[in-house]
Amino acid sequence: EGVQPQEYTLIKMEVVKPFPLKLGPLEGKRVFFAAATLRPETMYGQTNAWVLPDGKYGAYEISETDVFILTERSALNLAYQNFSKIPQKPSCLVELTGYDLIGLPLKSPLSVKEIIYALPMSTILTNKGTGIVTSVPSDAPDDYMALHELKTKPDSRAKYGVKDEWVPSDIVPVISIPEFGDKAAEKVCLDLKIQSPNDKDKLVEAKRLTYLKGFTEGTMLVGEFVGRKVREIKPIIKKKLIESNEAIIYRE
Ligand code: A2H
Repeated sequence: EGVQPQEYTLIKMEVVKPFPLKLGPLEGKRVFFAAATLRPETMYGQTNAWVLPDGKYGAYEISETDVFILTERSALNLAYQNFSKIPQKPSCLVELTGYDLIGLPLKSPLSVKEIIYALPMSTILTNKGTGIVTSVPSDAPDDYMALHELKTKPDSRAKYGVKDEWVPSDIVPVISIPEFGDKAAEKVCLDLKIQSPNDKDKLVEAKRLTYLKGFTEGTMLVGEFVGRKVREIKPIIKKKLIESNEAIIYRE
């Protein structure tokens, strides 16, 4: 972990009812995947969520009504940031693994896609964020490569019982960047000849390029702020998501 605290936006991705047996104890609650992102302005382009198959997660009571699915580590941090039913004490209703979450249907704020699904990603870190990542393959190289792997390798789907209908067929463009077009992550991954989600060094470079150009030169292609500069509207979108209770701020 860095020396500087990192501030994330936690996007509340609501689990669509009816719940599977494993989530039975959560009946009557509003249940959300809490996904940590640095790019709230890209949320229009969400195509799925990512979970670590072998990762340990829990369903934690955040308030009287809301339950968040995330790692124990992030639940503890949240409990010290005033997000726990019992102050400073995480309250876990169900222990879960990533396997339990794969295939769950979700509704996520701003997403152009009405329903998106939880899919497996092997490169998720459990010591960062919440262990849940929302996937925006148009602008996130990690997301693009993980999706590319699932789409092109039937074995990678079979391994985790991923149904074809859970895998998004299209990428939703969100931001236009002069040098990279409207699917920056795809363009940069192709330019750098990135072969797999485990191509770590190249992915670091791809992320640096897209992040920098997206922020400084990007303009919005969808939503309320179409045509506006990313740099100008990023804080506005973040604020709106928080004011509408579709997201919260999380620091670690
Ligand atoms: B970002 P930083 Cl469009 N393990 O959100 C792996 N990756 C994680 C994670 C975890 N436990 N928790 C969060 N992340 C991802 C959007 C996005 C992101 C876009 C473009 C770039 C990008 C959609 N995915 O991140 O190490 C999340 O993906 C580029 C780094 O704290 C989060 O923001 O800098 C970002 O990594 C946080 O990474």
